[in-house]
Amino acid sequence: MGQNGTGPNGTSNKGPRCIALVGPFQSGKTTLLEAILARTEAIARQGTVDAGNTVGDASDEARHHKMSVEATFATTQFMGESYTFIDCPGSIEFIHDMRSALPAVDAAVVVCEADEKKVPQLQLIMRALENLNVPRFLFLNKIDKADKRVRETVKLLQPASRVPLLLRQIPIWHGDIIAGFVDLALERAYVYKEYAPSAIVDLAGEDLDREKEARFTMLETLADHDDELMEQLLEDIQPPRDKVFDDLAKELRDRLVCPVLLGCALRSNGVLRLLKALRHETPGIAETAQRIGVKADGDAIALVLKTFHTLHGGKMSVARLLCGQAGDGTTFTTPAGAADRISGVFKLMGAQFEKRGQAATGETVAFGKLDHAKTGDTLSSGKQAPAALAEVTPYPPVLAIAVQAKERKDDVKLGQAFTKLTEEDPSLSVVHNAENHEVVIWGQGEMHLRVATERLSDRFAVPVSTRPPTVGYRETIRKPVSVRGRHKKQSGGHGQFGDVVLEIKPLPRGSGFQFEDRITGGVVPRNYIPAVEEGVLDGLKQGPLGFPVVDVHVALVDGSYHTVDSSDMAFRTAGRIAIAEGLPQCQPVLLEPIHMVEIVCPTDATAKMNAILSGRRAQILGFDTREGWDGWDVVRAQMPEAEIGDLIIEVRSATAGVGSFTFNFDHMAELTGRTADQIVAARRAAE
Ligand SMILES: Nc1nc2c(ncn2[C@@H]2O[C@H](COP(=O)(O)OP(=O)(O)OP(=O)(O)O)[C@@H](O)[C@H]2O)c(=O)[nH]1
Ligand SMILES: [Mg+2]
Repeated sequence: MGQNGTGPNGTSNKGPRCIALVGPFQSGKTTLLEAILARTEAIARQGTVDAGNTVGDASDEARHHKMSVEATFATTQFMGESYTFIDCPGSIEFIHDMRSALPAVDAAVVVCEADEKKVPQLQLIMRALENLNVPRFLFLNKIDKADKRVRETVKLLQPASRVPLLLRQIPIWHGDIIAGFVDLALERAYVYKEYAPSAIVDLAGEDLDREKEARFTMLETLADHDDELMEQLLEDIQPPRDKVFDDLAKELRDRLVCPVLLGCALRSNGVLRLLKALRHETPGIAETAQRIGVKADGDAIALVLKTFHTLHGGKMSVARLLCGQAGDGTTFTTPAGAADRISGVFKLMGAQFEKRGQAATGETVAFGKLDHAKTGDTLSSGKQAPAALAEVTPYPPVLAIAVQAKERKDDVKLGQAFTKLTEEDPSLSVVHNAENHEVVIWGQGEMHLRVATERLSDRFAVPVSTRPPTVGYRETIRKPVSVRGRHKKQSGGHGQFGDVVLEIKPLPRGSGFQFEDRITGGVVPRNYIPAVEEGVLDGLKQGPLGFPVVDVHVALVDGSYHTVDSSDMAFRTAGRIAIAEGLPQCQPVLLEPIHMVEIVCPTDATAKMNAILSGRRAQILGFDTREGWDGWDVVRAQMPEAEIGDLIIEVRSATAGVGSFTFNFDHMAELTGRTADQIVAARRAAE
């Protein structure tokens, strides 16, 4: 093997590569994929996001919103080698797809703009890559719009990365636009050509001086991890070009630096250099398999990165084959022990799935009809259930919406659509509320839920209506009462008779319901007492304010019966009547759920969070620096459930999209006054 692992025939012996395109919202990832596919002739013409004809944003939802809403995959060939690129969505609401894809990639290209507001988003993404030890380049995109010096931009973005951002290209300015770049490793200057490879030009004068200086800075950073290079620099010896490339590759692979390349995806500038850097410097499948901890024992091992339900091909599991081979008929076992036979192997190009032959080590393909495989699953062709290599737990959801099929006849179809929806996107969850039969979709934000309901209506053909989910209000009482409930009916033949006296009294918060039998002398016969309790429970299902009643103690203290007319039914009715008559006399009061909320946000937004919380009836408990997160805070508060409903929308808008929160039920609290009156009135109106 020659320089940088290059083998004979110019191939790199690293096998098929898998590269994630990640980065802050709207930084140009989908456009970059398009430029790469055009440059490598996988597509005839470079489409644009604005025209809605890109490979990456192929779904109706992505095109409609002009943003990526799921990971998409495209396999192409560059200099005789196979590359699968994963175009990840930038919005934090869809970040789960990125997180699921990252464990199996050889490297990531972090596409970023020179925008200070994007630093916290960049930090989130860098952190995900750092935690998984994924080697990463930074592609400084939209260089056509640059209005500051690239070195300043790198300084601006540096706090987002734990390792040095290593500038390895510098721009050539013509007036106040960037006309080309100098590659500091190659020591070559290029001028950009629109939709064509850049042309090599001579470097002279001021540009040459700047190049020398910038190259020295780059080498100095590399020398931090290479003593020999450090000596050469100190002694003013020019290191050989091969050594510089080897260092660049090594320090990228060891995640010691994050090299920075420049470009303009829209005009396909800087794309070829990026591809060459990927080719020479990223690790191959052998190293990646080692990073993930694959133990090769002859079986094929694959990691599922994404699940699609296609209209014609059914379920598709996009997976990277980490070792071995797999094709039609290979049986894969999941960590849960389920086994499915592959039915079809497909090459991916956005929404297109093209049937192909068996997959080799390192390839990223879609496997058809693996009914039990889930995104994140490790699959093995062996009989034994494999150990899970990389499980990605979705972030806890932050926003919910109640959905209902517009037509009753679609109820079953809706259930099936939910299964597909959550298989495709495990960061969505569906919860059935047994109490009020509401079906609630939980997700990561407003757009996330909007796209989910669009998918239900459009892709799965189940039109749904939506509304905010019901808040779990309860009511209780503040005063005890003793009350008689009497049910008597004499309508010819067999009559009905039940008569009870109940003592109803409040219990401390969180006690629930208690029933006590204090009958003496058999005034209510033993066998009717369970029926009385059932009647009481019937009555507590909906109190005078319209909500389930909790924290009450009910004692059956007296009553009477009739030898012929008494029955379970009659005593149950008597119990219910007693409750219905008694509760209004007990000073009923509304209870609302209060949750413990923890908001995480960049420090400069902490004051805004306090204001948002105060405006939402929250009790702020304090704030702290977020452990392990420079420049972030955690704000803790207790907050009514009703106010958490759309909290995320305000939090996101105050934090350039990166703030988030978790919440846990804490207790029920009494609610009185105007807010309570409004809730009760709304409940009555809804009856
Ligand atoms: N001027 C300029 N605009 C660009 C460039 N690259 C992308 N854009 C524009 O930036 C916008 C976002 O581009 P996308 O490719 O959708 O960005 P993205 O990162 O895929 O966006 P998300 O997936 O939604 O995070 C579009 O309007 C693009 O036309 C570039 O190099 N220069
Ligand atoms: Mg995109």
